[in-house]
Amino acid sequence: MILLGRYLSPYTRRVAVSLKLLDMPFEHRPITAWHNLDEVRQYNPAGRIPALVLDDGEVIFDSSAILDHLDHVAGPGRALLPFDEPQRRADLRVLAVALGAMDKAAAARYELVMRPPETLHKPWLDHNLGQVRSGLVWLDAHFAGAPGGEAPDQTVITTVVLYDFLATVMPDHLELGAYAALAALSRRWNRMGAFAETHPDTATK
Ligand SMILES: N[C@@H](CCC(=O)N[C@@H](CS)C(=O)NCC(=O)O)C(=O)O
Repeated sequence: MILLGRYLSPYTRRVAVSLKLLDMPFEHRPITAWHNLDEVRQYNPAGRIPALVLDDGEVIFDSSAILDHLDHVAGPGRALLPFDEPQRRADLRVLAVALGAMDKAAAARYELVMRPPETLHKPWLDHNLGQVRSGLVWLDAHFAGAPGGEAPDQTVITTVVLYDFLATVMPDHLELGAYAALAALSRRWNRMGAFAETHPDTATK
């Protein structure tokens, strides 16, 4: 399998961490929509990463669709998102908050890095950062009450990846130290190879 996308992308990193935790070998190609748009479009018509090329050449894109496939290959005993209710919908709720915050963080970052500084629209930036913050407050309370077991599941993977992304690309715009449970979650799991090897700070790509 080939995973397309840089680990600086939290969507790509959640797939990379999941592949490693599931012991599924893959080749990593750190291409981006900014530098390699024509190539990215050959895999995903929406021109976005991540995309995963399966061994038979089929391409899956959008991180959640990729992870759904990996869980089905892994089977109910090893899947990172439970197959059964009510745990599945409880975990999907956590993922909705984490991915919502991720989407809003990406929107805020684009506002900061894509525009000439004099055209930055502060109300829109603040709107997005406000939604990231309310997501972080909810996630922090969730993980303070449920710090997790011996192995990370998809709620932990995606939340750690979100937190690390924010700490890497916009530490000055968010008060990340205020989220003690999330900081502890990130510290705890970044000691594990799957997270450490893909960390956006230390990963070369
Ligand atoms: N919902 C998608 C989001 C993917 C996404 O936003 N990828 C970004 C990189 S972090 C991208 O390729 N952006 C390029 C663009 O939108 O032009 C997923 O979960 O995979």
